[in-house]
Amino acid sequence: MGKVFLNGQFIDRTKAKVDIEDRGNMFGDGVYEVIRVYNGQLFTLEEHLQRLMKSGEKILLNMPYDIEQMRAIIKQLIIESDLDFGIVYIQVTRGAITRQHAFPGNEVPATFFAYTKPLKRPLVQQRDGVKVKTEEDIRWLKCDIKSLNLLGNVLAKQNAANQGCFEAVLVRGGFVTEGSSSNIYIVKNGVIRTHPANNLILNGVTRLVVLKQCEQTNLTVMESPFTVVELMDADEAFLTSTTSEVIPIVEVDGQKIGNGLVGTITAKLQQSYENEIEEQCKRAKLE
Ligand code: DCS
Repeated sequence: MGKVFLNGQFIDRTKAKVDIEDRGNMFGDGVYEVIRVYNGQLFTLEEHLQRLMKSGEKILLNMPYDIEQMRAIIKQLIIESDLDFGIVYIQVTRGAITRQHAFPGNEVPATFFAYTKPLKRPLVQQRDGVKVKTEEDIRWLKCDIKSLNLLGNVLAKQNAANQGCFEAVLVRGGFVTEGSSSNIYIVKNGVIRTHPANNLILNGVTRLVVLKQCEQTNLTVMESPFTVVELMDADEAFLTSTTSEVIPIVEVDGQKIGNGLVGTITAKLQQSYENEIEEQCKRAKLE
């Protein structure tokens, strides 16, 4: 069993216990991050830690560690867990106290934990593409915060899974916002489109990597909302996330996208992403 870092200590996974009245349990009152580990090296660690700090700030949570301390904890955790390929999950909540909606006083410390999980890359889905299902986006209006409140995401994902789909594409007022746990893109006449990074989506770290690569390889990107009709009519579509990386979407609500095969621009972006993983891991190893 792997190791967990919980409230200041590295302990066995089986010994890691959180109070039943932890505000994470009671209210989903906390924030989290998921980071990929390739060959023992953390990918886009800084971006994830910065987003965690920002999510904490946005819900007025007193973070127990600064970025430097979290970096050290996570790196040590990888060593303690002897993790090769997988993810690190980090969660910070507003602590444990008798259930009450209002914030506890500053004397109640935040609960901070991180653990690792071995996880393979979804190579089959990346090669063949996936089917997705559209679902109404019933979530709140602060989707830019990576909060523990994921019911809207969970219900949508399950509806998609019930139809044999890999992901739910969330739709608000006719426009595609993002996936239940990913960002969504279309390609039309060589132009890539994705929802702008505002309060209606989580600005994915993978999204940032992919958009930067588009810029570097002179691919045109429009960060503007697109409709379900435009999605159906797209030449290509794909999704991105930490765990999925870049996965082609070949079918939406039972209808083929383009010719129903992995698109050429999508394939190019998959290759660039692969290169970025290799480069970052090489660099991290030298540090
Ligand atoms: N949108 C939502 C709602 C997400 O939950 C995620 C990631 C993304 C977009 C993509 O963000 P990253 O590119 O930074 O991963 N969801 C994480 C999760 O809950 N599991 O894996 C990734």
